[in-house]
Amino acid sequence: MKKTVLAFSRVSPEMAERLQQDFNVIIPDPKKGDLNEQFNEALPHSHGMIGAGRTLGREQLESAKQLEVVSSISVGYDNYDVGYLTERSIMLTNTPDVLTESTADLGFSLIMSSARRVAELDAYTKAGKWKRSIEASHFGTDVYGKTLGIVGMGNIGAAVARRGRLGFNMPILYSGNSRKTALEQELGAQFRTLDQLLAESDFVCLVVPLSEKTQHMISTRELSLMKKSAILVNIARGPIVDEPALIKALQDGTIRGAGLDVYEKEPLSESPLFALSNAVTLPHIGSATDETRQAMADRAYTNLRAALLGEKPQDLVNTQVWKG
Ligand code: 8YV
Repeated sequence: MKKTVLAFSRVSPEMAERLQQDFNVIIPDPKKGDLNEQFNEALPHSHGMIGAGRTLGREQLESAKQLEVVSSISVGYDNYDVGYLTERSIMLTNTPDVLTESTADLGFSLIMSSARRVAELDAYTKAGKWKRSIEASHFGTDVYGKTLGIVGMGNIGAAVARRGRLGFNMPILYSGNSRKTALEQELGAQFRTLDQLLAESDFVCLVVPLSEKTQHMISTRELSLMKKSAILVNIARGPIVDEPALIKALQDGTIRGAGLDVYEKEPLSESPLFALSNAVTLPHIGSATDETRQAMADRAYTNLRAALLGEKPQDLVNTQVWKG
C-alpha cells in the first residue's frame, strides 16, 4: 500500500507530481478551507512530511502516530524539536551544501549594499532627489581591504570568507567552537574570541546556527564592543540578535549600520528597522534563487523517498534514529 506524504509548506507542481508517483500526497489547499485544520486532519494518516518554515514538535505531531520522517527543505533545523522527533524515532532530514554558495552570495551582497548604501540611494534616485553631485552626507564606506569577522565558520561562513579574502583582499577573523586550521592556511583566517572579533572587525557576519547558546548572543554589550564605523550582517537566524538592542544601536550610532536577512519574528511586516536608513532589510532570501531552491527541493525529495522506502537518507540530522 502506498504511504502518505503531507506537504507542510508550499511545494511546486513538479514536486507534487514526483511525490504522487510513489506516495499518496496531501497538500493543504486554502481553497478547501482552513489550512491548519487540513494539516491536523492529515497528520494521523501521514508517514512522511516535507516542507519548511514551520515549528514541529510534540504539540504539533502528537497525533501523527504513523510518522516516519520529516524532510525539511532547509539547512537550518532550529524550528524542529529534534529531541522529540528522536524520542519518537522519527527521522529528520535537511538540505545542507546545496544552498551554501547562494546564501554566501546574499551575505556578501548585504556587506556591499549596507557599506555603499545601495538600497537607500536607489530610493533617493527613484524619488527624484538627485539634483547635484552626491555629497559627504551620502558617502558610504569601503569594503575592499577592510576586516571581515565571521561568527560561525561553517560551510556558509567559509564561503563568505572566501568572497571577502579572494575577491576583496579582506583580512578574515573568525570565532566559533573550534579552530579551522585548513581555512587559516587557505585564507589566512585568524581565530578570535567573540569579543575580540567584535572589537577588531569592520564587518561582522553572523552565520551560526540558532541554539540556546547562540540566542541573543549579540546584544547591547556585544554591540558596544563593535567599532562605531562597523556594520553587522545577519544571514543566520534572527533570534541570534537582540533586535531591540540592535535597533537602539543603529538609532544612536553605536554601530554604522546593519544588513539583515532574518529577524526575531518572521515574516516582518512592521518594525522600527523600516525607518532606519542605515539598516538594509531583506525578507529571508538567503537561499531564494531559482537554481538553489530547485536543488533544495530535489535533495529533500530524495531524502524523503529514501526514508519511506527503507533506505538511510543522505542528510539525516538525528542519525541515532537510523536502525539500519
Ligand atoms: C529558508 C534557510 O529557511 O535553509 C535554511 O535554513 O534559512 C532558508 O533556506 C528555507 O529556504 C525555507 O524557507
